[in-house]
Amino acid sequence: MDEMIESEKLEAMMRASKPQVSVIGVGGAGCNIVSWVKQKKGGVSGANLIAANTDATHLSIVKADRRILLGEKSTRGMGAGGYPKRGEEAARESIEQVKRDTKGSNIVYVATGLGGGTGTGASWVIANSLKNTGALMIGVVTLPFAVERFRYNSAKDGLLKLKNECDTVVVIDNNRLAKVAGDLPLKEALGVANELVGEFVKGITETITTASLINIDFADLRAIMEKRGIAAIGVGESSGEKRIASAVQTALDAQLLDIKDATKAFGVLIHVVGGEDITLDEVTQAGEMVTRSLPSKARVVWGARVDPALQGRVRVMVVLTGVECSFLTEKQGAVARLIHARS
Ligand SMILES: Nc1nc2c(ncn2[C@@H]2O[C@H](COP(=O)(O)OP(=O)(O)OP(=O)(O)O)[C@@H](O)[C@H]2O)c(=O)[nH]1
Ligand SMILES: [Mg+2]
Repeated sequence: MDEMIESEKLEAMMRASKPQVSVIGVGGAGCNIVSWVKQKKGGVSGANLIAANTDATHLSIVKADRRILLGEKSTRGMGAGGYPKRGEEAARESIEQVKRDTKGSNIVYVATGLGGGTGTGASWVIANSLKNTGALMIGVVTLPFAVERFRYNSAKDGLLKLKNECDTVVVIDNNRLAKVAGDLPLKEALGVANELVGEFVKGITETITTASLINIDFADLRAIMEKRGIAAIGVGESSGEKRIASAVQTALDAQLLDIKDATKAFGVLIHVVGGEDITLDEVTQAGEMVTRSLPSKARVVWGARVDPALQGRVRVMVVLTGVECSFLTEKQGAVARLIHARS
């Protein structure tokens, strides 16, 4: 009997000590990311998936745990038409619902594609209204494609504002992503972006909230993400004999954001996923490889999970926090030329 009560108590404590997580996708791209995770991956264990948009038609086809129509009065369900001011106003109008739906969260991810009206204007307003709740605020955003150069200025402005309101903003440059993915047509490249952001959020979250090969501790995540500004991410996947070394190398080499100096990163998060055949040795090797390539001061956090679907393969994700990116520091014309030259 006593034992029963003990184990019930233990379970209740475990539930209480697990962080509550909310993922809020803002605007068309943000909602597509949430929808991808919900539909293709069956959601995120321990997380509430929220889709928020000013566009009622788009919202009606999105899969999520909760959906929020932003700015019903101000935009009448018709989108923000590329104007961040409208997105901003819409978010202010609906902020109470956003607060209600994310209440009690310890980690909040705000996912968005920068460059349009809703995501660019609403995401920082949402982050601003939630940051005093004590939650760890993590923005996950994409930068516009080179063909969308006219959107750079609003994307830059939106990113600066979001950076002020979040602990960390993970930035993915769509142009780099498209290159890594092998120069796909736009629609498919967007799909790859959704998948990458989705995998990032799901992978990190579940390595905290569910029993994993090596769990990531919420406190450790906080230590490298809290008040850190910009983060870059790199991914690598491989199979065969030297799969870990090759996946780690790709993840380090192919950062999806143009950053100033990787060796100046404050923290690094290493996330390894493999099929049932992955060994602890391989995970340790990944950690050592990454640590060796960074200054000894960098704080390293790692976690590993098994995904039976990855039989024979390993996937490594390396997140560098506290970095500087040229998109924010260089003159826009220069960045446009830089990106254009690459694409
Ligand atoms: N990852 C991803 N990015 C997208 C997708 N669609 C568009 N984007 C990118 O996100 C940027 C913003 O586009 P949307 O999300 O459609 O814009 P919005 O926030 O809904 O803004 P409005 O439509 O003006 O209200 C675009 O410039 C693209 O770079 C998508 O499905 N997935
Ligand atoms: Mg839209």
